[in-house]
Parts: sequence; structure tokens; C-alpha cells
Amino acid sequence: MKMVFRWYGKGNDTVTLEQIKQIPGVSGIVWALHDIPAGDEWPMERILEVKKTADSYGFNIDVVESVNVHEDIKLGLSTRDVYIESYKKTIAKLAKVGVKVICYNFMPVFDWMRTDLAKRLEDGSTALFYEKAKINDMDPTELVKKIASNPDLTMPGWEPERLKDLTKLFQAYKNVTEEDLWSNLKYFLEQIIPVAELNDIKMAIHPDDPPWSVFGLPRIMTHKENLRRFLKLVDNPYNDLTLCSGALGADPNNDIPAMVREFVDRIAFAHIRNVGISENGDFVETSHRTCDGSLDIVDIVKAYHEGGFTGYVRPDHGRHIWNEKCRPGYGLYDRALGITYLWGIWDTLEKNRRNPYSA
Ligand code: CS2
Ligand code: MN
Repeated sequence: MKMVFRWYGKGNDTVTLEQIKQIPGVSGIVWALHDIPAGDEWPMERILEVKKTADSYGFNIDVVESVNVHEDIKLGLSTRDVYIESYKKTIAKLAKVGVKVICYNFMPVFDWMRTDLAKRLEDGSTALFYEKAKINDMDPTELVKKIASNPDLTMPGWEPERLKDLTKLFQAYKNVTEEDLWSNLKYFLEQIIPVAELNDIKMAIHPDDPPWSVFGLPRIMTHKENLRRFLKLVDNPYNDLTLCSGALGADPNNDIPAMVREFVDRIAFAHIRNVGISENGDFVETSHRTCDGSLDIVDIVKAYHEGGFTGYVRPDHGRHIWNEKCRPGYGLYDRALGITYLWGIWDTLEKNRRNPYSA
């Protein structure tokens, strides 16, 4: 496995490249041009800037997370072709700097959803938390009003332009069914995958987080049958998965180690983190340790190792520990601790006794 670390860019991240450099076994940064609106073509000079910075630290920039998909593509509007064309041009540009994987998602309107970004855990740290009833009972128009009156109310991953007119977006999705979303995703993939293949870049869709419909919006990347269906939409090795254990794992019916064993040859990018799931469906993010959450992280890493996984791995989110002030889920300390835990499991399986100081 190739360990990488998500970095939001200079001035946009509390974590520095110097700090990332000192985390054991990190070979690359996972990056994106987060200020470029979904649907716009990425400027080459900006891409080259990232390459230059990463090179100066000896990091690869093989994985982009994400080139976001414009809402019109998800909605299947006639305007989608313009955005698909610009997506193709961005793929070709990213290939020029050696990108190997592009992560994206096909969640309508929102990216990941939580109800509390700083839930206090018993050890005094805080973490991202989802209270199922709160979302199920929330009238989406209430949320729209809340966001409209409080522009700061956003979440990492929520693109500002999507939040600008939520009322219009909710309206647009009123009659969009899961089957509509499937056919719009197929249309997108049929256009994009040949370009990805030509540029030797794997497209790796991130599952829905949480893996169920929120506010009545359709969500389809939610469980193993849908992952099977997805891989068949365009059955091509460049049409791959970002298998996120924490996103899919929030549904206790999703057996993550079994999913890894089934899909490992079509997983280009692994997000490995743990979640603690309550009886009532709430979940809180925990340390990476198996014994701290509901997922068997040891068996998940074992499944990747058994499958001879050579793709990219990141520790996804971490708790906020030692009073670290950071982007929710994206502090330095707990993601670094998570990485050493993942390496510990992997090295044990590899019987990794390499001694760099031996003659
Ligand atoms: C990420 C997602 O922060 C996260 O949980 O895994 O926001 C992911 O970057 C997007 O859904 C992928 O496009
Ligand atoms: Mn993830």
C-alpha cells in the first residue's frame, strides 16, 4: 500500500508539509484546487504550482481528491455536456503532472453530512458525530433557512456554490429518483472513462457518507450490491472505487472486510478509519484502533494485504486531540497516530524487518 495524506494547501490547512514529512511512511499528498468551482476546467499554472511545492518536499501528487462533479451532471440536465467536456480537459492536464487517481463523489447537493463537528468523547477529545433522528426529523427547508441566515454554517466538502441556492437545488431534485441518478452516472462514466484510460488515470468514486438518503435526496453508492452495479456500469479497470471504510461502515449491514476482499482489484484508493455506531443509528468517529469503534480495522488491513493491494491509502479523518485547532476531521495528530496504527498492522503481515541501517 502507498500511504498518502490529505492536504488542503498552503494557507488553507493548519497542517504543514514539514509536519506531514515526519509522519512515518507518507509518500504523497492528496490534493485538489478546492477554490475552483465544480464544472470549471482547472488552470494548468495552478496545477503546476502544486507539483512544484510537492516536489520540493519529495511528495508525489498521484491522488487528487476531488475533481468535483457539477450538479447539472448529477441532475442529467442538457447543460451537463459542457461540464463533462471541461472535466475531460482537467483529466488531461492532471495526467501531465503524473496524477494516477482522481477521487470524486456523486452525492446530490451535499458531500458528507454530520450533525456535530466537535462531539466530546470520554477521553476529552472531540470528533465528528451524526445524530440520525436529528437529520431525519429536520425539514430541509429549515436547513436551507439556517444556512441562508448563517453563511458560516457549512461543512468541509460542501462546495459554496452548491449552497448558494439550496432551495433551487432541492426543487431540482424533487423528481429525481435513484434510477435517474444511476442513468446520469452511467452517462458521465461513458464519457469520462475512455479519457481517463487514455491518460492512465483511475477514476475512483467515493461512497456516500452516510450511506443512506438524507433530506429525501437519492443516494446510490451505499452498499455492496450497488458497488457491484456501479462497477458494471462501465466494466473497465479505470472505473474504480475509493473504498471508504468510515463512510460505508456507518451502516452496520455493510461488512467492510468482505467488501475489500470482493472489490480489492477495483479499489484504487482506500480511506481507512473507524466509527462507533450506536443502536439507534447514530455514529461518532473514533480513533483508528479496532477496539475503539465498531469496525474491525485489523481485518480490513488484512483484507487489503491478502489482496496484494498496491493502491493508495489515507487515514481519512481523525479526532481533534491535544486541543488541536484544525479543520473538522483533518487535524495532524490523530491522523498521524492512525497512520502508524495502519502501518503496524501492515508491517506485521509483511513481516517487515527491513533495517535501513544494516550494511
Ligand atoms: C472525504 C469526502 O472528507 C471526507 O470524508 O472522504 O469529502 C470525499 O473527499 C469526497 O466525498 C470525495 O469526493
Ligand atoms: Mn472518505
